[in-house]
Amino acid sequence: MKIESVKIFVSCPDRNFVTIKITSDEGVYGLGDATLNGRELAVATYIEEYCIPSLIGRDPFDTEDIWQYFYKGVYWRRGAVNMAAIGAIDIALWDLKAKALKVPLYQLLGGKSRQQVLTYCHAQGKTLPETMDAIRQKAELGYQAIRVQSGVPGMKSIYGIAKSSKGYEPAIKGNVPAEECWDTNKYLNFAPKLFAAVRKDFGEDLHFLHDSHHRLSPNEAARLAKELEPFHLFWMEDAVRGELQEAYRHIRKNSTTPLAIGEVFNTIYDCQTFITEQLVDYLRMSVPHTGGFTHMKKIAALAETYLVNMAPHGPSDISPIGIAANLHFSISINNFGIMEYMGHSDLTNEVFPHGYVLKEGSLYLDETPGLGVEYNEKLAEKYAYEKAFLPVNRKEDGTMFDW
Ligand code: EZ4
Ligand code: CO
Repeated sequence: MKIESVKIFVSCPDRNFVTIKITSDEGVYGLGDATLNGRELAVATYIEEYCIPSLIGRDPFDTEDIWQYFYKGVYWRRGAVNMAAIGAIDIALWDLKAKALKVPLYQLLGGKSRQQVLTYCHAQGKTLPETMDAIRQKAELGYQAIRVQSGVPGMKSIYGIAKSSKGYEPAIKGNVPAEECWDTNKYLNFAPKLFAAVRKDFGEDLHFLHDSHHRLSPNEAARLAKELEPFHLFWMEDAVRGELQEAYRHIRKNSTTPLAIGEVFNTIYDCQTFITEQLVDYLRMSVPHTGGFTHMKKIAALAETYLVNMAPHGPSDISPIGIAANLHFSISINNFGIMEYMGHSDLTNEVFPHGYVLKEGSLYLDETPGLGVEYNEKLAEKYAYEKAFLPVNRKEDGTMFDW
């Protein structure tokens, strides 16, 4: 079999998505998710200009060699745009191979290690009572694990909280990024009160998670992790930005609150110290942003050796194709923890019809060969790309800060 054509689609069915379609000379095709929130056209152009010509004529089953070709062969390594491009190509090739062999994709990854994939959803509110209501609603839907983000008294806007009633969506349409304003002290004083209230109302049974979104110093993170200990979080996410992996030693030494990191990582070299020093409990890399199945399988194997679990990132800016990739990965590995699932709008789901279904907070795959997701090209054509960005963040005195 040979790769005959590769196409890139950029569309905006409520939010932007980049989709790759690789078709073989036998008419079998595979789909991949190349969406990188706020940098969509960079990945699309990278694939179009620099990858497609080298893919034409290749055997689509040679996933390992094609991965090495685009990683080692390119000289300029790592990086979000590069690895999202490689990830999309890799996912599409595995989808194609599984379809050609007429098996669900997870069968190529070792089969099923469990029957369903446990997910967590988001509950958020501008105030504490609104947040408590949101948690109640999610618990009633049967979710067993809920990420809790709340507005902080004295802060105008904050990561994770919807500005309108339409639900939280991190990307904001416009020509330049919106700006948010941050005060660490207000956040640190409020977060323990939030989780004290949550445990008091909801008891011990539900799993609660929280995302600090890369805004704390190692010592601030240690303080918060310690103060949250009595409330037994499932995890505290992205306490400190992850470029300096050694920074987590201090948090680890000072608290037993489980730690998670990795949604912005894209290679094994972003997490090898986290893994080998057991500095975190969960790695949040996603299949589409981390070079696809070929690379994620290797990361999961290293993490398994050091008793670290995988917990893929699953926000709305990963398309249903990327979500399905995360699901096939999660169901097949032994060291799976939990997967984030924000869900998608009805329109997005219509553009990407899929077989996975959510029941009582877990996602179930069907037996469709490949990933089990389609791309409705005709419908997608009606929704042209609209530039949108993640916000940037400044401290109250104007200093540029981490978002
Ligand atoms: O900020 O997906 O845990 N989930 C998150 C997400 C990310 C966005 C970035 O595109 O932190 O909301
Ligand atoms: Co996060």
